[in-house]
Amino acid sequence: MKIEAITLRELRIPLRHFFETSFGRTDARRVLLITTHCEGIEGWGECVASEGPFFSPEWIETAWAVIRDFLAPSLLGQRMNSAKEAAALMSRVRGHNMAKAALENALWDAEAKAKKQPLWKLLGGTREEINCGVSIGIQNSHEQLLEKIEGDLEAGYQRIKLKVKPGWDLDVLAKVRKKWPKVLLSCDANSAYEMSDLEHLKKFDEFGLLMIEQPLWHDDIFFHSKLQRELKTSICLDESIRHARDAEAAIESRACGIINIKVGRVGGFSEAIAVHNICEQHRIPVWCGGMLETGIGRGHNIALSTLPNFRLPGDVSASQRYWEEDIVEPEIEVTKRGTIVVRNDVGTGYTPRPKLIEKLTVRKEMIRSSAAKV
Ligand code: OSB
Ligand code: MG
Repeated sequence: MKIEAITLRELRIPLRHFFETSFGRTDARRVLLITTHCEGIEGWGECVASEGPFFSPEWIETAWAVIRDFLAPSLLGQRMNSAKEAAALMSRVRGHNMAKAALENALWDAEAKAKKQPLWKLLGGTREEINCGVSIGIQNSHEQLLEKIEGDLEAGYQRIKLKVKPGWDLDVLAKVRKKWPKVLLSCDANSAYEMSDLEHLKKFDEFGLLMIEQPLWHDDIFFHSKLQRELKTSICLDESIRHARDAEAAIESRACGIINIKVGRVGGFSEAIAVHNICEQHRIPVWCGGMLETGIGRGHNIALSTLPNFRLPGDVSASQRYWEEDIVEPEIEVTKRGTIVVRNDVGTGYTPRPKLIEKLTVRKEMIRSSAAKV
């Protein structure tokens, strides 16, 4: 596989309903898509960096710049047998995991197409159907939240995750638990609390939660391990786990009982598989997180979720929960059992819709390998 050119594009797509976390509200996405052009085969990747540096230090502008100026030049003109080789070629750049992942994952997509295989099989997946949950943002009122939960449970979703922050936590969880005593329920604080909130955080134990996701600082492991000793509820780490070494440190220091794997956050499929394997060795269950992806990133999340240690329902849900119209065909659909049946077509099985993508594109740049590098 020779990498001849790389296209970056930015799409602007309104969300059907705003998505609010402890760090802010999103009404419309700025989506960065990558296409790798390798000897007549196009690979597609989605960069999950957000509209601002609030989930992590990366955002769409840093991702665009680092891909254009450093990462794409390190790949262009290279020949590789497998997309696994991409991470080493980009390793001189520190951090910028979401930018790296978009490129590496596009190359995995291309490799699957070149080998005429489904991507999930190339990744080593074993599941033919994946279990789905939903992540429900902070709403304008409790009533609005209860309505959303009702709709998602009716649709069949197996687990409800609520975004929480100080002022939108204990009351909300109490109401939801009262109405649905048995539903698999968890919450995600996106780093909204500190160790001084210990007594408050202990009260979360009353609600029989499957987990509390990322209660403390985005870059912390040590204090999560202190907190975990004080809580009955399992901590799940999201933001803090940037690579397999972080997962090892978190497991060894007992900072969490569960890990959320986001392929963008850890820098691509190779590292995501490494995190998965370390967790599996230590019997720590994992699940696949989401970053409000279009069908391109969603297709990659589905493929990753077929690995055996993805034992808990993930945040991989139907296209229709976020988009009026997704940019892939078919759209991602969820069964009444709250599952996604994995497609056996070549690649992800979800094909980009070129006309719609073109219509939504607000910026585009193609970088070719220079003659000198070839
Ligand atoms: O922490 O999991 C998170 C969305 C944006 C940023 C951070 C997170 C989320 C979600 C969305 O929870 C999950 C989804 O894509 O459905
Ligand atoms: Mg999270």
